[in-house]
Amino acid sequence: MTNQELAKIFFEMAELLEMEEVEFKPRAYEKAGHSLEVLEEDINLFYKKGGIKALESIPAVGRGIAERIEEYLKTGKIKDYEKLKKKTPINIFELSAIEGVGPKIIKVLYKKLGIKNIKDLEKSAKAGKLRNLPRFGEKLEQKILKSIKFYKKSHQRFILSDVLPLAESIGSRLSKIKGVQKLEFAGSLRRRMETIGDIDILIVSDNPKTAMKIFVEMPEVEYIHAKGLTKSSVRLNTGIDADLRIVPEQSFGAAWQYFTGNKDHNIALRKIAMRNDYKLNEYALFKGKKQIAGRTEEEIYKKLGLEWMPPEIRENQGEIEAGQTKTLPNLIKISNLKGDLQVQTNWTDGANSIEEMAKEAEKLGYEYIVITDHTRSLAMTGGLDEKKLLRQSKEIEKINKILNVSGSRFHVFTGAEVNILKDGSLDIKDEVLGKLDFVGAAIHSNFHLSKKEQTKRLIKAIENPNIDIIFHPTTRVIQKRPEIELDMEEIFKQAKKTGTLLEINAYPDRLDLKDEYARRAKEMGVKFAINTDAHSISHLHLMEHGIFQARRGWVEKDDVINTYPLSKFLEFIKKPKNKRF
Ligand code: DGT
Ligand code: CA
Ligand code: CA
Ligand code: ZN
Repeated sequence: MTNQELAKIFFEMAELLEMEEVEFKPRAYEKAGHSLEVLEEDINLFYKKGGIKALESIPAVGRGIAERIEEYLKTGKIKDYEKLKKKTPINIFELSAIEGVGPKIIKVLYKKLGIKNIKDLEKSAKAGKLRNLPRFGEKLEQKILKSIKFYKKSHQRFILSDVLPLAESIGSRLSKIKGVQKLEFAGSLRRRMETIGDIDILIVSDNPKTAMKIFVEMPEVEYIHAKGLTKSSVRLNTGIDADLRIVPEQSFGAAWQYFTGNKDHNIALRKIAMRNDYKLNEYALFKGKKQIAGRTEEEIYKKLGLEWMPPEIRENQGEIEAGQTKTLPNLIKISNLKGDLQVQTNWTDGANSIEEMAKEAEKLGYEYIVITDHTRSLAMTGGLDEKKLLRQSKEIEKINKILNVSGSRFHVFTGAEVNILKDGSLDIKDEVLGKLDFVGAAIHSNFHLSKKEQTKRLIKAIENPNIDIIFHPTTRVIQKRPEIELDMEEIFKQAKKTGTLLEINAYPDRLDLKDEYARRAKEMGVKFAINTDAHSISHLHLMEHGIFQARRGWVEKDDVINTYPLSKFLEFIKKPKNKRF
């Protein structure tokens, strides 16, 4: 947990320093934060084993940051951080979660109006106090109010990737309690929804008292809503609630099915049961008073005339019918993936080199990656221009040669994440794009165009024969930025017509295309790639979140071209776009 604490401090320092308009340092702290966030080993052990030298071996951790980590491990504090906090005692994470509010604005808000958090901000905005601030105006004030509304509406839920590790840590502790025979998650967590309302845990235990006691006394528990022998409910210190239910062994399947949901899926199943003269509830499937199924989910589905189905698609969106007719999709699995087609490096805003990204990808079992650094009009990332892109291609060629000589069959492809300008044109000349192996285009600005303009803009990029894929097509950031307005049917139609892939971006707060769009696009014959959008080696590990979302969208292995082995992927990109699918 120290890793996460430190990461959070570094992110906060980055934001605070950014406010002070300090150069370079914010990025350094941010990169170190990202790196710590996903470090597998406990930083305490790291330090114990190798001291400050070992700390410096962590990606993006240099001497200065290593010393601060050491200070924290020894004293529990970082003096520089305390100083920064004292100077600006604001809730910077909360404020910067509001779209349109960045470090510079936060600084003005605090200095001029003493605004420390969203509550303060909302009060001042409603009172019309923001419009008179330098460079603000009524329009920005309205925009901020709108963003606050959006933030509030979406913030009673928690992003899956924040919940999953916490839940798994709690789960693994609880399953070690004496008497606990079985432990599983249910609810939205098991269905791998992108956001989670609360954590639902089911256990079978012959010592319920002890299990409940330990559950409500966990160090993460901030408040106990209820404590009983079969159900307890607590609030954890991250703000999320967790429910623990203890169920009898012979009811486990029924309970797991019921509490996995979703509600509409359950209701549909219950109707089928009734039509067959059965009764279905969280205890079992009954014929009269007799339990005829309930120990496992499989036997319940089977008795109702359905195939068992993966939790990700249990939304009453056609899966019940598919289960009855044995036409359920064979959902994609993470082990199907052979490559990652969106990877940034330290040529732009990534933390690691091309070689480091390649090595990590190879370790993950991939056969190839595409290097897709940002392009020049995305200035804040240090985006590449034509000349640098060609230089990078040369470098990649060298890396491939070295890999080849060393006996590796891993391949690094050249590419880019080309920025789509307001009118749909690209910021890199076609002549250069044509020389790259695999090119993605993406929107990173002008989010507020009309649906008509925005659709036209994206289609223009889709029609470019050099654009192989559209990255994060709707540009949404979960709980932060709504998707841009697009005529999705038209986008899918054009993607299919031109042979342009659409991305399912695996980065946990993007997941773009989202489930329902992926499903519709698939129906319309579009193919996908699932990519991490990695900006550091650790991000390469986030792929499972893209897989979850794809599975929720009924996506199968053959719909996703980075399931292709290297040779088949090569064949694919060699074909002219409109002959690909
Ligand atoms: P969440 O927590 O908002 O992210 O979503 P869930 O799906 O985890 O919902 P939750 O925690 O309220 O309940 C867990 C499951 O229990 C839910 O997916 C289905 C089942 N369930 C809850 N309430 C009802 C209900 O009134 N009727 C039926 N049939 N099932 C229910
Ligand atoms: Ca839940
Ligand atoms: Ca619940
Ligand atoms: Zn991007």
